Amino acid sequence: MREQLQAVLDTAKKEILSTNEPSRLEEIRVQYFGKKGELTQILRGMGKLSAEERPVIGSFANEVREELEALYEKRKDELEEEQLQAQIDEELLDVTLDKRTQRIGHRHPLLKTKEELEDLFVEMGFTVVDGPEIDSVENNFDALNSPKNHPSRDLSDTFYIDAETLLRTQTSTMQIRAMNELGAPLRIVSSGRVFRYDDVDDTHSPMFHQFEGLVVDKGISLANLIETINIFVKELFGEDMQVRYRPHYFPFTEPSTEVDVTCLVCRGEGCPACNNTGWSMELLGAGVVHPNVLRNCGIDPDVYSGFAFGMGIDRIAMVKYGIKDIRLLFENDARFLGQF
Ligand code: 2NL
Repeated sequence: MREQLQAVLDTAKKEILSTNEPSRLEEIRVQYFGKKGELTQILRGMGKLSAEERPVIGSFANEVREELEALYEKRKDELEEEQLQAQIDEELLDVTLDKRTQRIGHRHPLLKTKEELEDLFVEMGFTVVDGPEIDSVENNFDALNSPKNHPSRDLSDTFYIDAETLLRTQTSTMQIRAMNELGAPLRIVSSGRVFRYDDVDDTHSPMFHQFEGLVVDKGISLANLIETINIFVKELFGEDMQVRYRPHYFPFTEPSTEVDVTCLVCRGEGCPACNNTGWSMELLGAGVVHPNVLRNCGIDPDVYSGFAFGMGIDRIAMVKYGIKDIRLLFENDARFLGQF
């Protein structure tokens, strides 16, 4: 029996030490220590030994069992440790590692809207012009027939750099420059940032974006304005759009009109967004260019006439994309911008 025990010790030892698989180690455990395991069988046979043999063989058997058990536990720990380490190595996330993935961004919803508007008017034969955000009081107010006492000229409404210079309050400054530099005939659009003293809320910001158009030629009338705007609104929002013209006042146009279009939320049915009117209000302002404005820019109003219009790009983008708060457009939160 002693030889038997020695043989079990030698083979089991070899097998335990040579296995690299936790599942194989478990098989070995069952093979030797299980209910029908080889070592268990031998220990059970101890009863048949004589009284002299039993303590000697018994203590050797215990040594064998203890040695094998210790070996088994040690190997088990080692294998678990190895497995854990392999898993850690595999799942390791090196945050300093530069994977050099190309993250392709996209244009801001305001820029997309601006470019879409530009494309529509370029198709209709307009030219895009650009100009400075800091401009003269002359280009921003005087040339546009704005009365000297007009409230929009107040320090409380306009950001002045000095008495003659300001942050433009409208993109019309660019139309004035274009008329002065290029003369008539003219078919242009211009857009960009404008600035007005305003408290911030969900629909107001001291900086917003305007898009303006101007046509000057012989025989231009309100009819040309209405047809151009009608085509533009249908191109932008869909053929089923209705357009409504309400009389209004601007110093730089006469007659002047505000333009409403079919509510985009309910498509004219009436809903909370349009106060049940079916109309989205004041999407555009427009009119026939005031003769004084043409004269101020060296264009003879007896020969030429024109129409002009202006709209807020921010407002259009908000209606188009269903954005409820103008501030979201300027906070540059990637979680918001990522949606467009
Ligand atoms: C609005 C209204 C408008 C114009 C802008 C214009 C420019 C020149 C001459 C005459 Cl150079 N008019 N621009 C005309 C009517 C309305 O804008 O609600 N903008 C957001």
